[in-house]
Amino acid sequence: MSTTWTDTIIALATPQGIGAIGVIRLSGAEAISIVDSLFPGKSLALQPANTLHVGVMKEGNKALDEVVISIFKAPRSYTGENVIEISCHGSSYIQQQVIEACIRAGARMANPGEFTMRAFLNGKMDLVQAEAVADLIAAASQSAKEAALHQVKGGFSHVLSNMREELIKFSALIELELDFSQEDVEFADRTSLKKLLVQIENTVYHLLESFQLGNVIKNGVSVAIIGKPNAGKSTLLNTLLNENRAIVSNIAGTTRDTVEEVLNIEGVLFRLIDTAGIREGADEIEAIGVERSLEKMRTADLAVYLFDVNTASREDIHQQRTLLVEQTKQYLLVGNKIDAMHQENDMASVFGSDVLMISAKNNDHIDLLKQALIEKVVCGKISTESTIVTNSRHFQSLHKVAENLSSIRKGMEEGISGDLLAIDIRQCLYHLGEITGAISNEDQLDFIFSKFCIGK
Ligand SMILES: Nc1nc2c(ncn2[C@@H]2O[C@H](COP(=O)(O)OP(=O)(O)OP(=O)(O)O)[C@@H](O)[C@H]2O)c(=O)[nH]1
Ligand SMILES: [Mg+2]
Repeated sequence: MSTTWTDTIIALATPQGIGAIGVIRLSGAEAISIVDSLFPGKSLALQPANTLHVGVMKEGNKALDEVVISIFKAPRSYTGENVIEISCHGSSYIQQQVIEACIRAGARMANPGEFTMRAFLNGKMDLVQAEAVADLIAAASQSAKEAALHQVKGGFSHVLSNMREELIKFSALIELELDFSQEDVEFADRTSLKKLLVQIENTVYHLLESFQLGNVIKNGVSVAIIGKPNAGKSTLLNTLLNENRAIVSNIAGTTRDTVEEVLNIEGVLFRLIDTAGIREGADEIEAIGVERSLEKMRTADLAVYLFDVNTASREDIHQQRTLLVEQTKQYLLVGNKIDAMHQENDMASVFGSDVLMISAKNNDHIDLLKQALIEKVVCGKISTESTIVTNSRHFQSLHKVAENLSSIRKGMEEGISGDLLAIDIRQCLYHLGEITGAISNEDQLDFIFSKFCIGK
């Protein structure tokens, strides 16, 4: 990235637009002196760190605003540099005036993510933590916030650095063996080395496995509600959302196109998709809707197949189950309209014990359905303490780590020489280092931080 490291950057830290206050942030060696030159009330340079100062900012004789200034001094700040935060009144005009005055006094506009990039390059956080800052800003649900916060606080970094230490231990023993190779000694006790390796492989395996959940947490889960016309799909969507979002009628073929809405269940975002009822012999427009429904059924993370328990037969559902197994990533079979049942049949024995029975109209067992949705995707795996991989860059590097580990293990089983093992171990450490940023290049950093917002 094109920083010269002697310059001081500035950006608005709060959103563009009008608010009660706006916060403008500067970071760099000159941050304090630049603002000092616009703050005639007292000398900021003489003030201790972590203090607040109220006063009028002025450029020449022109008053800019009455502001509160916070002072943080290097290295004890977010970026590790001198940092000033100016809380001014939240008018876009005032914010712009203050920023422009600071630029004339020597600051320059920050690039996206440049504050956090400086924090990373100054060793205030590793790359995993820096990336989690962006996730935290974008978090739209409790689970996304928790996963990001765990990473910001260094939870994932800790797991990785432990792994790195173990591997270095491992590699040191192997390399020691190399130094004495003429004497044909094995310093490293190969059985305990293998044990160590299995342990590391296990950790990597669990991290890789957590990525599926990580995706769910970060991006939400798409749920297609599918079924025949009049099954009550739109009614179910409305009941789940607790609002009249989709049109409901007793005319088969009411829903023509897909309707999407977001629902938060226990901190996980679900993107519910109401679809057109699937039937043959539909007219031209309806047929397009049906094609779309089938597409959603195949691509959604989860398909909820809804049917009317009063009209469906055991055979229908049996057939449907086979189709769902083949064509969906995951599915739930849900029988609707239990309020209108004529006789007290044991529905489980008719349709199968995996079928959930509800009344969308009367809100019966909707809480059970919500529970089933969350169970399907999360399986009790969300906890604030566990590390969940949410970033595909991390996932890819971990994948390479796993490959290296398995070739180390194979190599040991085949009894290959220590110098060949050492190559694989170095590769493994390299890929681990890629995740935390211990090993990084400019292009990669540019790419990662360019996705941040300006001011972070
Ligand atoms: N008794 C009863 N009727 C229901 C229930 N759920 C839906 N209905 C009725 O079933 C009819 C069809 O409901 P919709 O929600 O429009 O059905 P849909 O599956 O979206 O139908 P299409 O959009 O045509 O595919 C309406 O008259 C609803 O009031 C239920 O739980 N019990
Ligand atoms: Mg409908």
